Amino acid sequence: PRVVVLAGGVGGSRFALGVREALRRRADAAAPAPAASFTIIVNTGDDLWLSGVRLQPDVDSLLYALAGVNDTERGWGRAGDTERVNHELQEWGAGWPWFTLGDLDLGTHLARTGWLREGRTPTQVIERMSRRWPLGARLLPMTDAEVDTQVALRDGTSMHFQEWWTRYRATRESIRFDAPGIDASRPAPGVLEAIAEADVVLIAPSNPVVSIGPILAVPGIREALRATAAVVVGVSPIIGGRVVRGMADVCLRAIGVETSASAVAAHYGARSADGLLDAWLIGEEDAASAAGVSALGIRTAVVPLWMNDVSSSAALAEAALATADL
Ligand code: GDP
Ligand code: FO1
Ligand code: CA
Repeated sequence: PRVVVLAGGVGGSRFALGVREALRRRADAAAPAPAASFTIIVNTGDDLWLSGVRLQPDVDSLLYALAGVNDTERGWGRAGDTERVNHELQEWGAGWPWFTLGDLDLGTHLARTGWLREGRTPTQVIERMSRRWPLGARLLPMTDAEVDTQVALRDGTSMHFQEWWTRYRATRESIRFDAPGIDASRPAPGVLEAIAEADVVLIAPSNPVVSIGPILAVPGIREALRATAAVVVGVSPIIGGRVVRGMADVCLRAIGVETSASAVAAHYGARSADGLLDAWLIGEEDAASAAGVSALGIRTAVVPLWMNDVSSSAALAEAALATADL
């Protein structure tokens, strides 16, 4: 099957590893599924410029995770990285003292920045970086435009999403997430085609506000999801009424959405009612909310939602594909 996944960083990459494993199990050993049949559309809303280099945190999370070189403890950066350059940057007072750039990770940012400055697009840079490892998937940025998320605070000031998230740990009261320039942006080349030609589109259990939200805000993507013949299946990032990792609850509260599997489903909406979802996977802990989601016109399946290793992620991906009759 042709599979498209919309993804953010940590939840997105755990889920992507599961989808890749589920597709491998289906494929004939003699004829492995081509990477082109599995496309991941990645959030670039938390990208930033820092110390002269361009960072794409969610892209890198997926790249490193699919390559098997990611730091699984922290959830970002390279496994076994060192911080010599970062230490020197701090001595210079350059960059952000609360934001660590690992040495190996900096190699990625330098390569990316060099290629961008030579005139390549982010899509082309990601394509080139993807050739280094057999990823088993095609990574596409949601857009080639720079649409870095800004967080508007209650006190009238605003700051880059990364400062709000990593420096203040989402404790500064936010009222709005803006992505300047996004209304004039276009989907990256290949994005609309992948959605149109897919058999299934899976919305990863990523942060609905600052990971999936920016992808859906790129003009044309929401329309493509509503128009595709593919089945659109979402996976709840909320388990037992809680965000299991990170601070997505703060983001949900800021946009007035309750931290529950059913409220996030209602936020995405039913395809039959101006929304996106044909089906929604909810955890066993949230089984009681299935009826309410069904009443919105969204099919539900109650499955284990925890992604603790590749096998549990693959089981979740299997359930998502099965929901689309694949
Ligand atoms: P980020 O870009 O690194 O913040 O990562 P994502 O946006 O891709 O995913 C973050 C979200 O993943 C969190 O808000 C959690 O709700 C969700 N998440 C993390 N681990 C799990 C898991 O094991 N199962 C499910 N269903 N969701 C998870
Ligand atoms: N997150 C942190 O909490 N602290 C860091 O110092 C940090 C550095 C960092 C460097 C490169 C990168 O790609 C990601 C990094 N992250 C760091 C994670 C990341 O900024 C956020 O968790 C995500 O962007 C939120 O989705
Ligand atoms: Ca992210």
